[in-house]
Amino acid sequence: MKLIIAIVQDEDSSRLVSNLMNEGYSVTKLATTGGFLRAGNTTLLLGVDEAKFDGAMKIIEKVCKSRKQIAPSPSPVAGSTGAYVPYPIEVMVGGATIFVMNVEQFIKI
Ligand code: 2BA
Repeated sequence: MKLIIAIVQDEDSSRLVSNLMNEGYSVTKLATTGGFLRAGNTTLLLGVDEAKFDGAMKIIEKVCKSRKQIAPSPSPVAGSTGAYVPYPIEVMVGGATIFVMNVEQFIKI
């Protein structure tokens, strides 16, 4: 068994969970926050048998889109007044950031 930890954008999360559930995957959805943008994102936990791993990855790839987001720079620069002001930067976020781990044991009590 594998554990897929998928960090996705909130905009994709509802459709992704529906698609996964419709195909028989069990999913846990966590409300999370990205450290860089300090904005909400969604982390999904999926425990999947090896045989169903590729299917899950295909669904994530199909549903999750990359998007541009504008964010204040994490390192403010000095403006013309000499005051330190944040400036906006554009970052490309997602489709999905995925960690895959081998599951040693899967226990339900
Ligand atoms: P955030 O940390 O809010 O990052 C949002 C986007 O900002 C990132 O998109 C990336 O395009 C950009 N970014 C992040 N750190 C940066 C930096 N130090 N300098 C310049 N740009 C930076 P994604 O790479 O698609 O990541 C989306 C979200 O996935 C992240 O949200 C974070 O919550 C998670 N994530 C990404 N890589 C991770 C990792 N190695 N470990 C844990 N979580 C990760």
